[in-house]
Amino acid sequence: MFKPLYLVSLIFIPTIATAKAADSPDRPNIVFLFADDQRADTIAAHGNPHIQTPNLDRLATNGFSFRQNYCAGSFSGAVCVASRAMLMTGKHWMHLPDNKPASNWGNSTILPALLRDRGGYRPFLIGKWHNGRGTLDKSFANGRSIYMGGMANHADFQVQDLVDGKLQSKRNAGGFSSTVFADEAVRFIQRAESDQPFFLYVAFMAPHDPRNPPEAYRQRYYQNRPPLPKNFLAQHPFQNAPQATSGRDESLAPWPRTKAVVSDQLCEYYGLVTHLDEQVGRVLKALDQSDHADNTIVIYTADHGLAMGSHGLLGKQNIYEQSMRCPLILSGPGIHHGGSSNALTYVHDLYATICEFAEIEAPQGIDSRSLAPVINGKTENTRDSLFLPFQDNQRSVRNAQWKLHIYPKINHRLLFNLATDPHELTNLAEAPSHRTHLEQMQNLMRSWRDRLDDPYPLTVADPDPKEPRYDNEKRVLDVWQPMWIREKYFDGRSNANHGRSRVKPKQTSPNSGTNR
Ligand SMILES: [Ca+2]
Repeated sequence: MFKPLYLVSLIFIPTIATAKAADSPDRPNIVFLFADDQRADTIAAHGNPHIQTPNLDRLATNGFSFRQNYCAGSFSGAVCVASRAMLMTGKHWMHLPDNKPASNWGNSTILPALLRDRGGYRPFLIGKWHNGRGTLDKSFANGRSIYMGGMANHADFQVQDLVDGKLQSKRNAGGFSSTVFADEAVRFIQRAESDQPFFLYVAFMAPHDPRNPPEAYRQRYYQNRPPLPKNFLAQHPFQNAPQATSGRDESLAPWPRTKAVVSDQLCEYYGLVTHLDEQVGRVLKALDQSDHADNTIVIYTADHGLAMGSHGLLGKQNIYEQSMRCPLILSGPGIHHGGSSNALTYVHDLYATICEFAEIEAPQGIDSRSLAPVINGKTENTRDSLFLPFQDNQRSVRNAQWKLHIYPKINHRLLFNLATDPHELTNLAEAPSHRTHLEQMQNLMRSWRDRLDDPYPLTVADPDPKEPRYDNEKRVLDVWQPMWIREKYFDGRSNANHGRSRVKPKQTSPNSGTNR
């Protein structure tokens, strides 16, 4: 399926990789800057006047932005894990092994190893690795300040270094996560030799919760508040996924969500983004001042988005735009400044894109499509549609205008006209005047399901209750939330118990267990 595209793309490699011969050892360096849980609408240059991201704005001005970029759903509530597995293998999660796809990637060719073995690259890992030790061993031999988990208190956590394949003992990170990782990236860039191309993978942990940016960064937004999302709701109107009423992400604020609480959490989230932006700026400055400036491609993206009050949700365990869409900007030699595209893309398309930058043939059988032809203006789209499946309980398909949601466990469906309703507010699925659109999108979903061998049904004979049951007593408090967040959003609870809900109401809290 992808071979014709690859053959075509070979023709214009020279414009993207500064006209090097195919066997040239002088391949471009790649700096991959990976945000965690960043919504697509949190970059000022992409149309949000309420957030401060001057460094990402500059990257967008000097680079090429993909404005319709998505995570392809998830096999797990830990969407971070699925997204990273897809990026590293170039495969849709439905094409990864059934048995523990989080950390078992079968015989997949893993991107850093491919760059090393076929391109002579030096892969180097900094930051979050959320896919287990086995995949790490197959991906990187060296790295610094690696976090072998999904999340942590940004201001108090431990990291490990990776030296010639050996993971060293844990040590205190010694600073705020984004700063620590940027420090390492700056150090790597300053010390990197020019005789070997590098693949520097920097996986930040912001703006994933805990939403505890350094104090000044949240104060900045408390004092100048961004508006709530246009699709803010106090509660999601139906049980879209098990995690909607019992998951860790959704437990970060009581039900129903008040405008005041969502506004505060949005300020804290924006603070994390702005702080991350400054750290990204430090990395880009170090690159500009290095010998590598003219031969390095910078990629900035995130693993997926986050609800942050949209549709009554806070997390990423849903298939709405805010949770599956995320930013994507590329910059470097041959990438024209200020370019922008509405092509439908996946995060895992970066696998094939990086292969093309590195002049390495991508493996057969992957689900990743190079974005270089779009960047080069050779085509407007590499895909006509996207499929966003989440576990066995949510399915979505979108094309340029329409988006269909199916909720198999409750036999429910939504149809949105994204051209006029980008915030997914008006369900047209039951409108007779849109029956043709509904059928077209159902056919499109069917073709995607066939292509990916989707094993799960779209309807069930005995559906679960559609009505969600919100119970504030069952909110999950994880061990990483700092005390001020526990006091502010968890009634001061200190019995952190990652993965389990509170057993007993706190006596001193008159509001606990009630809707407020
Ligand atoms: Ca994430």
